Amino acid sequence: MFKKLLMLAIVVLLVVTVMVGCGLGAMDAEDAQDDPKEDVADNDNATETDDDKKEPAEDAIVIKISNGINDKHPAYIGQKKFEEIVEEQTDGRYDIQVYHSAQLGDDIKATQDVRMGNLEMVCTSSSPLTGMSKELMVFDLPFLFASEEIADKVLDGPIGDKIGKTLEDKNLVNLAYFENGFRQLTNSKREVKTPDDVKGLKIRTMENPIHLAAWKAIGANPTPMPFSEVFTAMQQETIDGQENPIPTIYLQKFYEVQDYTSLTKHVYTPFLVLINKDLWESFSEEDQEIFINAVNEARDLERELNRQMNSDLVDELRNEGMTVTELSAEQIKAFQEKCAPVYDKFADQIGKELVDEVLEATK
Ligand code: TK8
Repeated sequence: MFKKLLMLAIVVLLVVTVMVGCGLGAMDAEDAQDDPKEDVADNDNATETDDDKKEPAEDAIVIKISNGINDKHPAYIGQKKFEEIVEEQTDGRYDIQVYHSAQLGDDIKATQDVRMGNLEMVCTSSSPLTGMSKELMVFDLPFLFASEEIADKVLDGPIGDKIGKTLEDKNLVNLAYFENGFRQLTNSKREVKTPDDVKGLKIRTMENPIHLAAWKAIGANPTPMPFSEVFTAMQQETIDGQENPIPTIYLQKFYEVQDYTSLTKHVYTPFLVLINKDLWESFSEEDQEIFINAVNEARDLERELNRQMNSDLVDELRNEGMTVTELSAEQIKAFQEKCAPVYDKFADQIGKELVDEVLEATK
């Protein structure tokens, strides 16, 4: 009996190994063929050669999407899903091209390009765009959302809609909210459990006034910086730490230059999926509907993958040698109390009514 079981276990193991091997191999091959860097070199002539994919027509409308994180991140995978659906459902009348790793610029630059019509779309964190819409700042209030489910409810409901629309007079239409997610603190100096431990640490923040104020209030020495510069700044030790969701910390290999992660969960950042408004309005209603359905399907996949990675990758960070510290509810509360004054400080700027409305919706 035991022998039989052992044999069965070995067979199952072999089959799984082969399946995983094939799967990864196929993915690598696809990545190599589809390397957006080559697209950049080729200029507008993307060389996509996947056989099973709908080929965009010669005269297809090219839609480039920029995002700042690498091609392992759920945001990129979600955008590739979007590409697949749109190209398939429009019979290749659109040629969607996804560019990762800030090849087309960091969030602010890429979004400015979309506004001006030099780029079609961007998937960007909301936080660096508060110069274009002060209402977006509401999402930067620390400890605003207690869970992903609450974030979904607010973002996908009338409030998220209303906030997205504030970008329309900047020539931008928000098609959906993807998830960047709950942010966690990393640094190279020491294990952080209390605001005291943060004292004097040079922490990179996004280019956002609330994040700056919150980290100052906690006791850090915050410095804003575009995302693509963060790894080098940590490597050269011009900063001690940064804060981002677990998938980013892992996929960007921040563990190579940071020793400590604290699960502070101090703020939730959404991604906006923005398209140039003039371009959007030039689409037929049918095409707009295809885009919206595609982006919603992509969003659901993106969030699902992101949440999976959020829980799976904590152990992977530990495997890479990082000390990952879970904070007790009380310890979290100490951080929350330190930065609570930013609510009052920024309420007028954001719009008091909106802040109250969002707070009400998070209950
Ligand atoms: C990537 C950024 C990133 C954000 C940051 O372009 O800047 O730290 O969390 O995801 O949007």
